[in-house]
Amino acid sequence: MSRYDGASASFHEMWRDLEPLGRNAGSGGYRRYAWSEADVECRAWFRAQAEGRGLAYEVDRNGNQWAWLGDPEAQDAVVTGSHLDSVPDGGAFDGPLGVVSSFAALDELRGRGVEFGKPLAIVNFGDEEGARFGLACVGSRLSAGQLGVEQARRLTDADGISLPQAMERAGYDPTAIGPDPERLARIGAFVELHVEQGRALDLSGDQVGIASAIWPHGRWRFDFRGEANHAGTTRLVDRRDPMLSYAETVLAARREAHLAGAVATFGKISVEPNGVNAIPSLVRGWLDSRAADQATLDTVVTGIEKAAREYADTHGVELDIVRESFTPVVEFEHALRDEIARILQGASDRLEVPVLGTGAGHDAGILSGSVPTAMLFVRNPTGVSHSPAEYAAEDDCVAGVIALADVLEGLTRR
Ligand code: HGY
Ligand code: MN
Ligand code: MN
Repeated sequence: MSRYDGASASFHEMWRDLEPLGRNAGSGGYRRYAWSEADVECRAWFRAQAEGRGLAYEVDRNGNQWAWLGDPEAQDAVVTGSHLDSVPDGGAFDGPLGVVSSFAALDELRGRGVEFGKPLAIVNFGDEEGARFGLACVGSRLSAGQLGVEQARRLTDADGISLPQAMERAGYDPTAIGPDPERLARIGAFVELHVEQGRALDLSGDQVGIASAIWPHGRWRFDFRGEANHAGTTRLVDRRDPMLSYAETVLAARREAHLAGAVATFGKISVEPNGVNAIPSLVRGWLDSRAADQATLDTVVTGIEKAAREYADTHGVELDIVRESFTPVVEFEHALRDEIARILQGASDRLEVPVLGTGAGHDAGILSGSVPTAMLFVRNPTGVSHSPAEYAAEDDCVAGVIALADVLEGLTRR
């Protein structure tokens, strides 16, 4: 019997039950959009895991789910967890690996007979990916007071359904959404385990790493408005074609990012009227851009905007640019980061547990302005994420559970 067998069994049992929920048979990817039926199924799974372990289950004012061991009113709680929602056709691990590993780590600690000196909680933060309403980390931003209530209530999806309406249809009460300082004040440390969205651990040969920082990143919507017309009878010189300006802007984004050592992606587009034989009236494109520091990100986005406006002018196209989501750089608290490194180094034969930055946003990044937060990464052999091909090997997932259990045990003892 290896020391990992308990954690492995617990992990696999949960993974087996969660994996089919919200998975698209055609693509093999997940479509667990906030407050959708698939999200509601995942939320029911979370509640069953909590109550099946005798944890006190609750939903906070923003729809985030909590499973408590010990008195939620006591201070200095150690909290772990992540999110269950996905990007369109996302992978199985981004989010769920952190939630499943949290429950499995608790099972491991109970198996060790650990006495918890502090309250422990597992959380599922709602709408981390922003796939439906366009804004990342809605659940944690609302709780941290980083998203205004009126702005949140105005969020709508592609069908015009508002966030409150979606919450109500999913059986959640949206009337009290907003900052939750009392709840966050009870948290002494939040630790999020997440699949690495890169290959640093694969290249270093480590199963688990610690996060140092999250790059600043944001989302901007570019609305190119031209003149609808017939694709077959309108001379080229007579066109005000927004698709041309959009296409040139996509290439400019790649050029600006390359020059600055940053990243920029136009991954989502909507076209009106979207007919094969019609010159569009409107092309709406969403830019996601990220860089290691704010100055670089500003340079890249400013360069893209400048190019886009020049292209729009050239084609007689109007352009509006709206920043829809933004997260400043996050430096995880050094004291907590270093304490976790000590715990992991003490528990493993590795001389040094790798500490790595990431360009991916997380609820832990949002919460870092309110409570001491840290992240653990689990090796992703291909680095691929936000894709059905996202993967983490079985023994790496279990190593992540053991590492999280070691960290939680250490933090609840201090
Ligand atoms: O977009 C991100 O970085 C995260 O996956 N929400
Ligand atoms: Mn993601
Ligand atoms: Mn994630």
